[in-house]
Amino acid sequence: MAQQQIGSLSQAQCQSYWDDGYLFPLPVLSEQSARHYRAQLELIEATNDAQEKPRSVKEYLRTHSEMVVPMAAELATNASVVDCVESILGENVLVWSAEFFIKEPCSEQIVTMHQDLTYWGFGETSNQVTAWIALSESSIESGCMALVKGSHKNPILPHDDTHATNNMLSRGQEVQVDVAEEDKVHLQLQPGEMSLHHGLAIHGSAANRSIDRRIGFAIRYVNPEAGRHLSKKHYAMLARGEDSNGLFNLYQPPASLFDADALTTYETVREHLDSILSAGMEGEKVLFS
Ligand SMILES: O=C(O)CCC(=O)C(=O)O
Repeated sequence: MAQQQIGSLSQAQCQSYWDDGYLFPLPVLSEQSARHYRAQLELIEATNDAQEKPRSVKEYLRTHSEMVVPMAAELATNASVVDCVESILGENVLVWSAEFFIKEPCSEQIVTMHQDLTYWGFGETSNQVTAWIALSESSIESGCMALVKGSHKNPILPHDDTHATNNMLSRGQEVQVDVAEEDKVHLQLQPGEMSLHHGLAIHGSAANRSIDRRIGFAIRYVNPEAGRHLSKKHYAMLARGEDSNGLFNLYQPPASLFDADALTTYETVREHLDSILSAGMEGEKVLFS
């Protein structure tokens, strides 16, 4: 029987995702729209630290931005993006977190090679996918993501926590595998293009050697089945369909930028997330150092 096609990806594209552990480039925003989102983001960065808030704008943007920044929630629920994700996850789609990965021009910030699912608490499930949208050019020069084709077929591999200050990951984690340069596929993207990657795929990114900022928006999507792997209920925002198993605590997108209710909910969700991300960590539990 022919497989039923849902979402906007062709069967060949879906097959490619399941074979390789990634898919790119997917044009989801016009160049103009990508410019518009970048301008909104940079206005928030430039003006909002003056307002009294429990955390810095940088921290809100790096983790669960969709909870407090309306344009992040809008982008995470963008129909063209979710149409692609639906082809991978099915008709019920939840946002588990949405994060900006911003590398300043000519900076040393890197992402060591890792598997996303290592510390997320979901185990080795395929009921998740990350959509990474470029809001500026993501090239080899600017430090685009690089991924090992087919590596999503591995289990979760041992990682070292480096906590290096130029490492953008929560624990500075690095997979204990030597990845040869020739085994890396560079996911180069133009503004408005998107890649998808599986949470077991080994990936990372090098420093930005370009004169522009490298701005990526990574949205972690899960489907209701992912909830079955959890030892405790996680938080999520509905992007499409329903939380059919009732296994997530659902939150709403923010009513306005950094509104008071959203900031309160943010603290509850961050406490929960930080406890998941720091599980098994030795010593003082400092994340995103
Ligand atoms: O933005 C980057 O360079 C890396 C992002 C990443 O590791 C991810 O989205 O899982």
